[in-house]
Amino acid sequence: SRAENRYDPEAEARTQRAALLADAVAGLTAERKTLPCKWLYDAEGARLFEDIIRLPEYYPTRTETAILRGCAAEVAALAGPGAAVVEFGSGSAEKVGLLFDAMERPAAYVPVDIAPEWLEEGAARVAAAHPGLTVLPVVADFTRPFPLPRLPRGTPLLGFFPGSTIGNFTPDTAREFLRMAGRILGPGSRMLIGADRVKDQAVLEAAYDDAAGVTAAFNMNLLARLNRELGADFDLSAFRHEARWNAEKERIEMHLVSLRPQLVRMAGRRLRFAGGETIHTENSHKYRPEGFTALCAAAGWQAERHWGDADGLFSVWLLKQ
Ligand code: AVJ
Repeated sequence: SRAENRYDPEAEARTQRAALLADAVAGLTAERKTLPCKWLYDAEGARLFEDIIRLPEYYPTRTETAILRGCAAEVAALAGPGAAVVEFGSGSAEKVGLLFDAMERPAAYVPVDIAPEWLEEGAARVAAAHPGLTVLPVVADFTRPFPLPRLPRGTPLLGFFPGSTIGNFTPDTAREFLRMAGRILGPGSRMLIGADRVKDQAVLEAAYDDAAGVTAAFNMNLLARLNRELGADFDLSAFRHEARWNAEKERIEMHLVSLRPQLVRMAGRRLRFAGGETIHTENSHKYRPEGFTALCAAAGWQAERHWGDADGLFSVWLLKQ
């Protein structure tokens, strides 16, 4: 019934807390301590991330936006008139408007996000900016298969996955995600993806450890969140943020470093930290064009076109299957 399908914020909060607890226990009792990066984005984390994208050192967002502005007309022409856009992890949907501004009679916008509040906000923003556009939001975890809403037969489909979010996957998981997206979108579809590039280590490390300390606060908020939501007793002054370039895996890693040996209580458990031991909180993989093309090919996608900036910082890829 309708009532059973209705979004219940309290039930959702309980489910989220249980999932956070399960991930925190598994991740913090492991040999190498980790926490999944998705937990960085509670209300406070989302607010800090909005500050990150405006930092002078954090080049990805402004670079990708400029590239999208420049390639939107070409993407729109290749996607064809009457195409629908499916955005994976749409969040606040800040960038997709650049595509709709350029597209001819788009059939629909299908934003997909696991967070219903963000999904509705983004859907409403796009609907308001593009009167007449059909907006069909889907609440789903975009890393797992989900059914697309009904669209007119023969509607060309364009997947959209900006922000270098693909960099948060390991290459193996990224390949699985691209395969799944290919199955959802179907034969003949296209996918537009933003991927950050390998570059000078100092530029990368500054982008993830800014002078104003916003990224440090974003990372440290994860410990504050465990205190708030799981009643843990992390002493925030006994940890520090670190952004490390892993040269072998060509990725930036965010860690929280324990400044001394310590014992932390969380959900009836005692977590032991050695001095210098870290919690690995995020991977942000950087791609060379040849590596990204190979990854896509292994997932059944051909790179049709790609666009970049003059400094070679970031790439936007149009894939076709
Ligand atoms: C937009 C989620 C891909 O990896 O660059 C920014 C997240 N982490 N600063 C990225 C992030 C630290 C960001 N993603």
